[in-house]
Amino acid sequence: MTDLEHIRNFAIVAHIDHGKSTLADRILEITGAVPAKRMHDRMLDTMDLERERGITIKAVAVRIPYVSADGTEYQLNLIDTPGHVDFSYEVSRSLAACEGAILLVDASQGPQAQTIANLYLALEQDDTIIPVINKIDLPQARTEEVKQEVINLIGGHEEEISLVSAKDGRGVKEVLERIVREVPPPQGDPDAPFRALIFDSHFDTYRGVIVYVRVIDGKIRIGDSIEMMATGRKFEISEIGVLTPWEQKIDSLSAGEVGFFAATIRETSDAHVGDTVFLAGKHDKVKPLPGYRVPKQMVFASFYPVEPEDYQRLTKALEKLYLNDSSFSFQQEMSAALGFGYRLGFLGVLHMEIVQERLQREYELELVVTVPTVRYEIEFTDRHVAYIESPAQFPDRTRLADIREPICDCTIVTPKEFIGAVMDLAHRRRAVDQGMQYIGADRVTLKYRIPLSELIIDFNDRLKSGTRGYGSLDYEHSGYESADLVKVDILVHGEAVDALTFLSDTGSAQSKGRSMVVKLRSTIPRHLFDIPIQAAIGGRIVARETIKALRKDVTAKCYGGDITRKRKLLEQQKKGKQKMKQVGSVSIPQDAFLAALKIKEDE
Ligand SMILES: Nc1nc2c(ncn2[C@@H]2O[C@H](COP(=O)(O)OP(=O)(O)OP(=O)(O)O)[C@@H](O)[C@H]2O)c(=O)[nH]1
Ligand SMILES: [Mg+2]
Repeated sequence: MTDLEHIRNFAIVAHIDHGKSTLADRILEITGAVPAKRMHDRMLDTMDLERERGITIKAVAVRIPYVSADGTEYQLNLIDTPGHVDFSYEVSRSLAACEGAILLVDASQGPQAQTIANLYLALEQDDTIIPVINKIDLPQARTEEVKQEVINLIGGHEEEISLVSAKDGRGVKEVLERIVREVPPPQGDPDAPFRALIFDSHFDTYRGVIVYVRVIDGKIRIGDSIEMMATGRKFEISEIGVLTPWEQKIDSLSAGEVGFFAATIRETSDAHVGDTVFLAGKHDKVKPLPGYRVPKQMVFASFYPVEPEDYQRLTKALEKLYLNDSSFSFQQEMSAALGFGYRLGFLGVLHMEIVQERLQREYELELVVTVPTVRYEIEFTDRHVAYIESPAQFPDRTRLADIREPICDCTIVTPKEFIGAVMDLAHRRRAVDQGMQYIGADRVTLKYRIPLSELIIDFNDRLKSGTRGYGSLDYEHSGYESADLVKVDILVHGEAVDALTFLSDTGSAQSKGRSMVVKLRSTIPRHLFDIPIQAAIGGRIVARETIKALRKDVTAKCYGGDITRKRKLLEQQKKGKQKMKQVGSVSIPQDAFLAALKIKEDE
């Protein structure tokens, strides 16, 4: 046990890719926590997807022993956090488990949208903020300007900003010294009854739920009985440990410390992230800790197996995946066109992509995924209110009193030469201006209120291409507002395909229907008959394209008797077919259902 005075808990927060995980590497290296021969890039990004995509998805807490310049021994608990906006709830709960935060800023990019968002999250938690500029080794580093931008953002003086290169290690030692000097030690009572905050959990097939806690008061040992505040359920501690970054078993966890325990907990719902855990039976002696906002699903899409017989496998896969990521939701759904499937809810579009990729990769499922939508609030003429998460549930207009859609407060940071491009994009997406502010000589923050449905389709890509990669975006859900929406049906070969139905604001419904039809014409292959593709609003056809019948024999071009070539071609065709979904008499490729994501705007 380390006394509170010698513990420092801090998180590294930043915009995506500003170098948090790399800085964590250098800290692990400099402190000797990881021996040189075991060191590799981004040690704390251990998931396959994290390594492949080069981004952090899950926050990780590691314990690091550190001897400061004056010879004092400290226990540092470092939490590396994700930078992507979909996972900002990971950042906020990490910050709640800490007393300090390193706010890292890329020297070539300066403060970006998530820099600002994360700064506010840290301030909300009253954490001590240590501003650090990273990547000063880069030839394109604008260190001096970025310093000014950081000061404009958080106040203070130049000397209070540390300069580091997480790549070559310059300045990192000084940052560690600042942490032990400036971040206050945790407060808590080591002699009070045990009380801890659950900030993360994951499921292990053998050990059950592994619960990550920040201990506030007291101590737990193996064999102790604990109780969960939210459910009142009791468990016996079977294992206690810390990540160093490898799992290391220890006997106890005390006030101020961060670590994990296992207690043969079989249901993830028994270890609520944000809940207070305490020594069983001491209910009257402990107060619940302030929890977290529960992450809300904002984006919804349907997942159908390409092969109907894979439905059971999809069910099993979702149940298993949910044990490790309870931030998505799933509910059985039946589509007239696609059969049985699930409607899933996600924190954002990247989260959706990740779940989709995991299902396809880890569970080898071939899936049809529909265009993501948001959750609408519907008020009926009899005044009752319901939420719908799928365009197919959209009720008949005659019963509608009001439709409300989710709105976001959105912050965009961009160099000033792209202000025009950003405003243009924002206005095309029904955004309402909320002001502009300079954070440096030539960087601005633009604020908007914008419907979430406009943000989730392609907005970030367009922002990036309009600002040559320099613009960045952060958003936060903030209520519902009335919207003028219609349902656009898509008919393939005369049949409405429910999985292609979408909702649109009335103003652009017709042009979106038209683009969708055009897009489908180029994604659905030719058949032996003509296939009309139509868009309809309230039963009225607003756009039509026809896929002409296929006349030529595909193997005709393999003139003569080269049978192997012919066979190869047929093989290829068969393979192509495997990714098709049969809807009526038409085979629609998997990708076609996401066609609306790729609709080109009239720009
Ligand atoms: N030149 C240079 N490159 C750096 C430095 N620090 C990080 N990088 C590079 O920047 C990229 C992003 O680094 P990461 O450490 O993954 O960034 P991150 O902030 O953890 O990213 P997310 O977790 O996805 O938000 C990687 O290619 C790193 O090699 C630095 O000091 N100098
Ligand atoms: Mg990272």
